[in-house]
Amino acid sequence: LTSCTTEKPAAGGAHAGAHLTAELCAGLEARHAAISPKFLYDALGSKLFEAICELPEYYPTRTEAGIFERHGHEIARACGTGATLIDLGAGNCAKAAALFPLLRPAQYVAVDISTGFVGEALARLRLRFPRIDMQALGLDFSSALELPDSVHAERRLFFYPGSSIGNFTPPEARAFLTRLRKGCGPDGALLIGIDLAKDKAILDAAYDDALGVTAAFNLNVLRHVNRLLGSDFDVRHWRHVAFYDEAASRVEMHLEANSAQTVRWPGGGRDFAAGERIHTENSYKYRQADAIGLLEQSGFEATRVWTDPRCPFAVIHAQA
Ligand code: AVI
Repeated sequence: LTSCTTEKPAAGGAHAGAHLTAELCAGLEARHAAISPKFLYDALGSKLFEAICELPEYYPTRTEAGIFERHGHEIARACGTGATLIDLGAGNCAKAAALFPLLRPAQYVAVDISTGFVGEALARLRLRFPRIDMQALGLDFSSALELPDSVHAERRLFFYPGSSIGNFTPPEARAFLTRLRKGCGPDGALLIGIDLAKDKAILDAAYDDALGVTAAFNLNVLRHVNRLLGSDFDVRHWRHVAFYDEAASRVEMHLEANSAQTVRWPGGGRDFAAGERIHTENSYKYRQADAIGLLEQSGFEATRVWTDPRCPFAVIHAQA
């Protein structure tokens, strides 16, 4: 039960592109099974992530928002007004929208893999800010960044908050940031939020909250995979596992099989032993100097850094 074709799921299943199907199969068939974290964000996954951001244990959203609140004017001075604001992984667009009054962008481009979710958010935002030219782009920008001609080429300000950069390995992050820097053009910049290393107890709780919202977010990936691949994962047979690995400086998220089971999909399948895991996410935590180093190695000049002394997190404005 290991071979895999790019055959479409049987009638009734949603249809993933052949490359996504192939990527999912390759991950599920690998010796250490893995599902890319980008598959966490179907419509329900995006809503569950919104709920995570409200949890008392999940500090990054609150901490970053606090930095924007306390240093907003300085951040806006560094960024300048009238930019083409390109929001990567925009989700509900709330973080960028909170900055509109300060940044006053000429154009706002909300990019997200979850097309429907970002489209709805933008429709609401257009009513609040009718003078800003806005567009939503449904794009998996993790592998390539091809923006249409409708996105202004001048004064591009990429906005990548929430420490989503942490979901790449450091070499992937460097490759991604290098693509971004090239996409900036000569007068562009990046405004990025990066979570910094901190106490293991804080990190363990942030990724395994008492209400089980993060567990639901993680488990939901199996339902999304079932729709994309036509597989028959039974969510009830899996459990959420998350922990901070201090040596690797990353939180790891996994799904662990509660019992031995076989999972099938068109053209393939796999036997899982009890206790076997599927790796679903890494969330790297950087030291501040390493975060700046990462940007510099990608060709950016890290011009300004704002932090929160109570909870290590950095907002960085980097010039292309
Ligand atoms: C989107 N990303 C930055 C989140 C993180 O913290 O790595 C995703 C997440 N996973 C579990 N909780 C939140």
